[in-house]
Amino acid sequence: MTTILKLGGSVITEKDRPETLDGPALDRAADAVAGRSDLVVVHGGGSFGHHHAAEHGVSTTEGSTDPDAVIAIHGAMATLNRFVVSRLRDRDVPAVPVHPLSAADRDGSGALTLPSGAPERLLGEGYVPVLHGDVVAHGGEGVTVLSGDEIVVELAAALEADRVGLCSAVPGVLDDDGEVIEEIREFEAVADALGASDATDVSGGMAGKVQSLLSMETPASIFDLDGLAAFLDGERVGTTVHGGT
Ligand code: IP8
Repeated sequence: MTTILKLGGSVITEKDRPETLDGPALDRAADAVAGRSDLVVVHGGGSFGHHHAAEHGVSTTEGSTDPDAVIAIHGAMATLNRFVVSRLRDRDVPAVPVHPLSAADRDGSGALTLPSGAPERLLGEGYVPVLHGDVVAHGGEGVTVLSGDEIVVELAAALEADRVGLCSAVPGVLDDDGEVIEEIREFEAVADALGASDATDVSGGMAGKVQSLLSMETPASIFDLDGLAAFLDGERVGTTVHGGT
């Protein structure tokens, strides 16, 4: 029963202060993960990756050819990854780092290749691979950002994951009244609540997240730290996005 868990960067870092960990939040997440197996962890950038990416004008589509941009963005993400791995190791989780920059790439059209051999083999050997949003080589652009959400979508298919969970700063996708929407099966049904009138014209944020989750075969749950342990226990929490569309 393979589970892929994304820890949102806004959960485990203080988003408004450059390179600042939210230590208590990361501890809570690590406590919830302790004792689990058959798990892949992916974490986002928060105030580590996004701060440097903005400084260098790098996004998932806008690249940079400056080697110092690669070193700054990847370096900050590697630092955050060390924090995540070490808090998991403190709880005896067999966590090991996996860095996408060394393996993934986008071609000139932006199509992503993320080899899954290492995480899959590590998982099979009993480890908990911990991947992170990163920069990756991008044909004609230098490097661009690879988001943690993209990693989740790729790995869920490659590893035929049974469950996918996104631990975010909000308890789920919220409707106009601020209530958690329990299930999403099509984007149009929630486009208004997500503030996106045109399904083809959304990027990033919750709208982009929901759209990419709808492309997956594996159902995905969006919840906050309060729901993490229950999700890992197999319970239904937050919003479940049923993909396959
Ligand atoms: O927070 C982005 O990952 P995300 C990582 O999952 C970088 O979007 C390098 C900004």
